[in-house]
Amino acid sequence: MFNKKNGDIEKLFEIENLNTYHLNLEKKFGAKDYHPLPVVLKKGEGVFLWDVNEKRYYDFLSAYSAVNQGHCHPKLVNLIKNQAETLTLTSRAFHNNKLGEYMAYATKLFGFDQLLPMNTGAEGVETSIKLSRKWGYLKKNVDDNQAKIIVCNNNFHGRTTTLISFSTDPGSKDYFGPHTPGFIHIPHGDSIALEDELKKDKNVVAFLVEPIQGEAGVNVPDPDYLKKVRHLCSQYNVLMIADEIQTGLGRTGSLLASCGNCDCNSSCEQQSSYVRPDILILAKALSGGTYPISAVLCDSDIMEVIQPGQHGSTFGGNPFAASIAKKALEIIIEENLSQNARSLGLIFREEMNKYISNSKIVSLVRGKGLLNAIVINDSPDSKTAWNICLKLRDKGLLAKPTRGNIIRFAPPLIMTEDQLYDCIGIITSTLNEFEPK
Ligand code: IF1
Repeated sequence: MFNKKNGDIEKLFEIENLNTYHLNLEKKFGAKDYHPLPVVLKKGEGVFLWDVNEKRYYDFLSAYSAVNQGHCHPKLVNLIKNQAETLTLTSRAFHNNKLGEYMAYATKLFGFDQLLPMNTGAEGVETSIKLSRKWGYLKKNVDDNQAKIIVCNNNFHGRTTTLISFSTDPGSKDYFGPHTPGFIHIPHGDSIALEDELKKDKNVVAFLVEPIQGEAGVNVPDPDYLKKVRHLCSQYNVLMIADEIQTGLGRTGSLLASCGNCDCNSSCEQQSSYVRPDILILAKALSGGTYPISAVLCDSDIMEVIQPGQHGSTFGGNPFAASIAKKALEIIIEENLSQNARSLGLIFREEMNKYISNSKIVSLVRGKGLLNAIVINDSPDSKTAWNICLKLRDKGLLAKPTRGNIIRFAPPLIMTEDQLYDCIGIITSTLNEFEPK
């Protein structure tokens, strides 16, 4: 419709600067499914992003924890260049020479027998639902078409029709019905409520849980919560499904959040904090933010319920994705990103707590590793958190509010201590401008 060469678009929007040019294009031609912070990015390197006017920012969102390894990690970029020139997609109609090695590496690292490759996080969660329902019918003898899955209030597992069916957020679910049945809700962090539901219904096949709820505002449960969950799931013969799409891969200071404080692997069962889910879902940082890659891991007694023709995806497990995922995992291990997230997280919360002790505008900081949030002392429908994020942007740091008055802080895990202190300076000086005089 518009010919850029003739200057039509430029005329249409009377560009003041490049930023407004791109903002206006999206506004006119894009669905209104998002409300982004007004900044237009064109380049990333490590912990930094640059906008179209060459202004540099610290990234404090990491694309919702997908860029744990930092933007455009050179090892990933090199591999992608090579693999793009060699082979990208075969479909699963044929084998490829990258998938098996990735599966072997990932299953050993996380201590499961087998891996099923998908693309988005939501597809990973969908896969875990299909696996556990079918496991219930074939192995637990639940009544025909009566399988139930217990989920938590305020969950976020993705945006497909089934996943929003058990969302408790009206915006995510209303008017998208009819909703998929078969889900039971309990509060997150409440193992007594879990046991009550397990006692009531013999058709429960699984409990699906985020070790720390991300979208709900970084809700960290009691340290022994997952242990109790594990115990109850075993006792009632129900599969424990851990959605570690956001919390996994170093983000919370360990390779998996459900594994407590160690960089767990199959040999880690000795560790007192180790909680091993029956089904583990990974995505986001599984590609270091370069490509949509998800994976579902479990042991063969569960995985075997899916046979050829019963599940899959055109792109899942392609050689491009498989080689990227293996490298993305290797980077997390080689560069000790879990340990770095753990120690920087302690500094971040300690410094924020110092600030909060004299603050009226921030009521608390919470989180684990480098998945943190501050709660702004204002109503959820106020503009304060949004305005703070705009000011942070002006000062060169990008973060985004969630649930109105909560700001999530989740930088790439490759950040250095000096950079973190620099960022804490930006954050506290910005907050200071919002303190009541
Ligand atoms: C959006 C939040 C983060 C997830 C967990 C599954 C998925 C996600 C625990 C689905 C995705 C995203 C998607 C993004 C916003 C975002 C988010 F604010 F909604 F909660 F990260 F904090 N399980 N989370 O966090 O993965 O299909 O997107 O690959 O939808 O706007 P996906």
